[in-house]
Amino acid sequence: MSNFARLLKFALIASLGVVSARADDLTIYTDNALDSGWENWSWSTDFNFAATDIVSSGTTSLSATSGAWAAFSLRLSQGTFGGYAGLRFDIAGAQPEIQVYFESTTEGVTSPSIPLTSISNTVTADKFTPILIDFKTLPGSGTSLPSASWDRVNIQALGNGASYHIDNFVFVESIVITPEFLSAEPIGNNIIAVTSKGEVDFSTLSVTLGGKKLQVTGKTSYNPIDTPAKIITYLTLKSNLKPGDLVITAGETTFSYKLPSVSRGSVVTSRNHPINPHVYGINFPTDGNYIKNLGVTIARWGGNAVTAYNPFGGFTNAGNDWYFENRASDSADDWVGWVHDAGADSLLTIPSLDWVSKDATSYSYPQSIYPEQARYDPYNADAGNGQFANGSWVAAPDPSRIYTAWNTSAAKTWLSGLTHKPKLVNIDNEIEIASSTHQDMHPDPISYDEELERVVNFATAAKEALPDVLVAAPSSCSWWFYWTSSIGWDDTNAHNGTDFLPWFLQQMRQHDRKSGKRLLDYLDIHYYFQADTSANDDAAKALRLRSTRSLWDPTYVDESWIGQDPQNHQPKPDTVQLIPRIKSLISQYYPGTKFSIGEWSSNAPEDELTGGLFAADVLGIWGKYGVDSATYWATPGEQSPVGLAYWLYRGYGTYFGDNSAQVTLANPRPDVLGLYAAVGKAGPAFEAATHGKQVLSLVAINKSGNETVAFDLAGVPTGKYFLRHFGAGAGPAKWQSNITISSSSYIVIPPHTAAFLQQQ
Ligand SMILES: *[C@@H]1O[C@H](CO)[C@@H](O)[C@H](O)[C@H]1NC(C)=O
Ligand SMILES: *[C@@H]1O[C@H](CO)[C@@H](O)[C@H](O)[C@H]1NC(C)=O
Ligand SMILES: *[C@@H]1O[C@H](CO)[C@@H](O)[C@H](O)[C@H]1NC(C)=O
Ligand SMILES: *[C@@H]1O[C@H](CO)[C@@H](O)[C@H](O)[C@H]1NC(C)=O
Ligand SMILES: *[C@@H]1O[C@H](CO)[C@@H](O)[C@H](O)[C@H]1NC(C)=O
Ligand SMILES: *[C@@H]1O[C@H](CO)[C@@H](O)[C@H](O)[C@H]1NC(C)=O
Ligand SMILES: CC(=O)N[C@H]1CO[C@H](CO)[C@@H](O)[C@@H]1O
Repeated sequence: MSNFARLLKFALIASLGVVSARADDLTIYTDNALDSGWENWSWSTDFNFAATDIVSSGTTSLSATSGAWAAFSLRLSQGTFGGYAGLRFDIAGAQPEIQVYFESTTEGVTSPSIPLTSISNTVTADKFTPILIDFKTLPGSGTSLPSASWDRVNIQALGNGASYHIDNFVFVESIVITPEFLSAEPIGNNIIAVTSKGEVDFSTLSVTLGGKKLQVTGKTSYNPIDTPAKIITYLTLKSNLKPGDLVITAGETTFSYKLPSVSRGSVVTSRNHPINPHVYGINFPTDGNYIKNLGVTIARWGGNAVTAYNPFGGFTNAGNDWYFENRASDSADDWVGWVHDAGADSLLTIPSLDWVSKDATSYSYPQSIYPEQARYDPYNADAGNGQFANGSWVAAPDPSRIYTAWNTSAAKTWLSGLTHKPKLVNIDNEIEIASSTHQDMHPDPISYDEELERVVNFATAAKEALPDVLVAAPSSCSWWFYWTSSIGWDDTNAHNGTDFLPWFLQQMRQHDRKSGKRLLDYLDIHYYFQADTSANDDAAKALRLRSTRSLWDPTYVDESWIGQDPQNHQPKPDTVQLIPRIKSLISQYYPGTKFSIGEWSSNAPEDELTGGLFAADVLGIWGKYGVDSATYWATPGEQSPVGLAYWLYRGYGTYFGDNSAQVTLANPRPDVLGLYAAVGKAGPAFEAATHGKQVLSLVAINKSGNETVAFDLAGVPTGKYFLRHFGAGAGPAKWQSNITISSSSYIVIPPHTAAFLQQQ
């Protein structure tokens, strides 16, 4: 909305013809050539700097045609542009598939990529569309450009290449913010949360409920650090909210809500069970501050590339994710060290195939050896994807050209020599699909027997080297491979028709009984829900939010191929009911084994709000249904909606309680409301304020995009609460305040919002 308003403003200026740069602006291109001070660092891009077929102002525009992932790239020869207010340009083209990002060539830092689609979806070839990137509110995330010595700007084509014209390319010295009320939402008993930008006039704001004006008795404002272009103001109403039509008029804008009749329920804090702290995990947190800010409890070193991690040289191989290229890797030992220093536990993956990367530069399928491949790395034209145009694999390479041998003694040498010892280890990552992800070194499909043998051998080596370490395996990638192998159902049939996970549990139990020592501590799997939400329209968003039911609900028939053709030998195979199902397999086949989910994801675009609401729901579900460890794949941006879900439960030392408490609703509607309660200490941030007492925390997620929720929860004490929320009108940012709940009988959560309430 804010960008739209600004674009409107620029469109207006453009139509008046007032487009010349101000004296304090830093121009990049006006006519015929780059302005002085700019170096051309482009790649695979054809230019005309004096195009006259379409011009926004002056006599020429610039036209550019980039190949796949190629970029129009410019570097400032002296100085930086981070001190400017933003980047502005006019663009013409048939909605070119491009993204803009900034770099500091001196610090080696890159900004988040800003796809054109996050600014405009209506760019056309017949006229120029003005684009503004405000460094205080980057399009998409709404966050500010981090500070760095930015000196390079890139307009990069996506995979299909791009053609466009640009004119009036300028870093602007200031951006005048038009005052605007962005949102006003009811929350809690008696709060209206208002977001605004610019110097808005609150005397124009009034609130009515059922036609009657409500008096505002308190007002606190603050400017969240991550989204400085927005201001949030909490207005306290004299009387409590209740069912009826709520209308908030602010300036020219009206915000309306239908406050519903109440949903009744209760919280019984005495009925509770511990939440394993390891459910708030993340794969590859960026650094120690990230761990502390989001309250991350366990960090996983995982993914396809670590299968080829060579700890002795510090190399890895990207496998099928990126042209089977070797590259340099951080040291796992150092990584465990800083993860522990930041206060999180670690889950380290141990390679368990026969090879690891031998250097930082080799790759498996050079064009010089395999001339007929379907695709080559756009950044390295010699590195191919290993496949013919028809999708068949070329002959597998001699692994010793790219890799060096790996075995359990190498693993033992590595693990015994670690300075920083991991708390948990994974025995490799999704190796049941190695014949695809690591086709170059393991072209044959991995069978039940081979997978078991590798887990047993490398887990044994791990426990010999690190006697206290806990083993999590087999890290199967998805639902399909919980039940069979890459060989397929013939392999299942050859194993008494037993689906893979139950067979694996039985075999591990047998093995451990014989040896008298537990090798398998956690059954570890990855879970990516299978419903297709890629359209990301309203229907897909609602489906994404419903799909969390696949984690627990025995009545939820999966809305994907699983619901139609589940292909396994398990009871009720069309319902995933992941947690109860896996826990029941564990209790049947290897009791005492813990349950870990090494990878899970919202499958949503990084900036998508419903991805964060999904994650908030899932974090509640892990605690409520008793998962032992879970690590999100991959690293959510700290300010992204998924990052905010972690912040909601754990941010900045305020922790959701460590015991899940019973919540009952008279009429539960899991498609529209996720509700989680916990009791425990408040976490270090409020430990003193709450005198170390056991307090109640609630998380409520209203999954509806257009209806407000109100609940009446018996058992919720009245008094002071700390409130945190993200979503809907307020958008993905860190909003928080102290409020008073004077009655538990009508607590409101606005649409598409996740809210955290903690008793003070
Ligand atoms: C900028 O660099 C690209 C890539 O090297 C090249 O194709 C292009 O001609 C250069 N443009 C100018 C104006 O020098
Ligand atoms: C795919 O193409 C390659 C090279 O042209 C050929 O050798 C191979 O037989 C083809 N595979 C199939 C399944 O058609
Ligand atoms: C294990 O690999 C190392 C090289 O990393 C090799 O020296 C050693 O002989 C191998 N051991 C076995 C038992 O194959
Ligand atoms: C084979 O499976 C059946 C049930 O499907 C089970 O009763 C039997 O014990 C299994 N046999 C072995 C050797 O695991
Ligand atoms: C609310 O959104 C849902 C899902 O998009 C839609 O089916 C419903 O019609 C909407 N209701 C209203 C009142 O707009
Ligand atoms: C809420 O109250 C606590 C003390 O209980 C205080 O430290 C904190 O700054 C307050 N937060 C806000 C957003 O007002
Ligand atoms: C508990 C509750 O009231 N939840 C609400 C969340 O939003 C939906 C919108 O569909 C309401 O219908 C629910 O009542």
